[in-house]
Amino acid sequence: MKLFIYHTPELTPTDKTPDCAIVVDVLRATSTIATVLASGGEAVQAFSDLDQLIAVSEKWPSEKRLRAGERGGAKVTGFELGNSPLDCTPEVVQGRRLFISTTNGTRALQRIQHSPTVIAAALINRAAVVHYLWEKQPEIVWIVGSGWEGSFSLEDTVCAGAIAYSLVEKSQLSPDDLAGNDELISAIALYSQWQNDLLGLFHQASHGKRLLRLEGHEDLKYCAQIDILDVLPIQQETGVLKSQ
Ligand code: 3SL
Repeated sequence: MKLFIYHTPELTPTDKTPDCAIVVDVLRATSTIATVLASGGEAVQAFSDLDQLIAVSEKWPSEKRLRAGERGGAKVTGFELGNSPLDCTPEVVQGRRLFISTTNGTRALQRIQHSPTVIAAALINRAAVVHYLWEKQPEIVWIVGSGWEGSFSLEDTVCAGAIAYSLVEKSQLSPDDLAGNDELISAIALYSQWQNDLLGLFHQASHGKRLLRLEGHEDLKYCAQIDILDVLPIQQETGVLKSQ
């Protein structure tokens, strides 16, 4: 297995696909997706475009759907939910499909949606993702960070590093054996340094600071936890993730 990290959708190659693509948006889209599916949501359907989300979700029975929209960290007016994983309790999401569009995370998902396997990863479901990789042993794996509007993010990189770190531990390979690119080595170093203070790292991250200004402290605390949900969001049809 070779792991490649691409920090943003913009940096992700367009002329090939990996055997397995993993999208990461720790703050907060992939943390929300994992939480919805762990709370009994039927599926999560992701859109980069809000109008398209509205048009597709209109065809779904209203009692079986929820619309979640975020732009610039804030909830989109008229939608039931924003992008806080803490709102996605079993009482709210059980048996329903979440139609979601966010600033960067759903755009990153769209970027790799034609790969044969597409997974959503966050720190909270890291172990489930590692378990899948270890069991299936895909040859080429891409971990694609969502970043923020085209730029690098600390929180997505530390999550990519956490996945790689755990695989290194399991396989007893060196980081160099696993690394498809230099980004992988630096992500492992970032995780190694911050693994005992992920919340502290989020406080230094530009998007962490943005969410703190929007009263997102509880979201940061939740998303900084590791391996708390045994759920693997995996794409079943283009743009639709279900738990496996
Ligand atoms: O950019 C995104 O996709 C979001 O996850 C951003 S936010 O955390 O909801 O503000």
